[in-house]
Amino acid sequence: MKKVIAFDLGASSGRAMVGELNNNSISIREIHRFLNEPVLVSGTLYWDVLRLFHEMKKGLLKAGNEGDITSLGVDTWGVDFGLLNAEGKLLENPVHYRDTRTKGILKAVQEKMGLEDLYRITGSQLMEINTAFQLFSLAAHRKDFLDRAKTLLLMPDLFNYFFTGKSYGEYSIASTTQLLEAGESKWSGEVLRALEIPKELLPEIIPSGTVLGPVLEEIREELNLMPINVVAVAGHDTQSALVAVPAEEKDFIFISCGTWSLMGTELDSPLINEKSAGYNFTNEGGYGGKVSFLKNLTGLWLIQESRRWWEKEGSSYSFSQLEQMAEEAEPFLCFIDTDKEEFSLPGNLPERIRNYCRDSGQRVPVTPGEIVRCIDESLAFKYRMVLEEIGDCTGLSYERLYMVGGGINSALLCRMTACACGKEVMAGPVEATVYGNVALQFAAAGDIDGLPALRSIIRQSADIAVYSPKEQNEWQEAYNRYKAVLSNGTV
Ligand code: LRH
Repeated sequence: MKKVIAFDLGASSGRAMVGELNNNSISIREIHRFLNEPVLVSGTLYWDVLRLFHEMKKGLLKAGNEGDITSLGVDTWGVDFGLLNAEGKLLENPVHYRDTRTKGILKAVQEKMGLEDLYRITGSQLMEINTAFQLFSLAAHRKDFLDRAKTLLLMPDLFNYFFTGKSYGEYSIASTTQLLEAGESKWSGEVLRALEIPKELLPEIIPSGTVLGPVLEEIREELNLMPINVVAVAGHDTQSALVAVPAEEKDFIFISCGTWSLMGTELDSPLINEKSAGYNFTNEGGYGGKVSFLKNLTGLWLIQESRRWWEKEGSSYSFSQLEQMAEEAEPFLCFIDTDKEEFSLPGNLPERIRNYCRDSGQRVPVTPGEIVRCIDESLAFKYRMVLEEIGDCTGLSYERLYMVGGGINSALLCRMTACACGKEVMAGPVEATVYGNVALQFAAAGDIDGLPALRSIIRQSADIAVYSPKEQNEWQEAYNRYKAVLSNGTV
């Protein structure tokens, strides 16, 4: 039996997971879990990167004690990066994308390059958090600092570098930067010039699934490890998750449900036109050169952050308690536009949701159950809206939706999605990102060949639940009300 280790760094925790391949089936289990909390210092929100690397080493130590681990792979969320100096030392702690340095930045960007041109070249959804704009902010406000930087490494690449000493840009994570030519493994000279970002900063791009080489001798000695390779898996968590979508059909809709909801379809080449620009779809690069035509939607962040707020107020609820309360709350009380900017920053989200409902002339949710139900229904309707937008862009209709990721632990959300979209929902695996990360390591070792084979192994390995649409008249009527709220801001 072959064993690998996947490091998956998510919004509040990081995990070391051991993956095993046995008779064409993959099993995964957690061996180490640690916090991944950003740290606010002197007004800047940082990654606690050295602590994380230390925890990853602890995970390796535990895995190493079991023996027979052949490789490791790291995935994180997109867009964030660290900068190395000429000696290969990390210059500063990487900054978290929820830092305020890019708030409102697109106005200034527009003076350097038209946003339409930026979209046409990169095919990336315009989001303030993108690497391009984080760098633009540095070039504008901290030029001296940027001048000292020699190499930029996106977060999974940075950890790979810490492990191996090799600095490369893995393709999937590179494509979250808004600096790549759409569908190409090539940095865009035009965008870099316009935003005054030095081209030399950017590393050579390598395909997802490349074997980078062995873990450094010094780390092996420190941890008393056998030789182990580092694989540059799809470092972008979303793209590792997409490898694990259990679809058999070529054209399918996926929703990767976590802090964000990434909803889209898989294509062979980028789709960039007026419609896709109008809807602000991104063309993200994935394993095997596939393109994910998707939208970043706010996801469970709304519930996570509300829960944090209630905790601060002295009431702590588990996610399953909140789901139970939402289940019992009145249906279709009120709706919000889950992607409104006011919901993206940390703070008193329940109050912001109440204000939104009041301002739009709706009934105001009071209890946590009502708030969570309002969030879940609004998310499900957002999925319906984006499903229609995808169909409008591709000209295709889709039979079912595939939902993966931690968000599908909420059976309520899966059920609501099936009802709101009027489609069957296949939900699973919950641990899609880890399955993808692990599977890509086995593929890199030559044990699995190609995306269809990877997905067939996932189908055999993971639990998949099916939800069917119900009560279509009620859901259709409520969807019309939801759309009215979003288009007028009032009902
Ligand atoms: C999801 C995700 C998403 C990115 C965002 C920053 O974890 O990687 O795909 O756009 O985080």
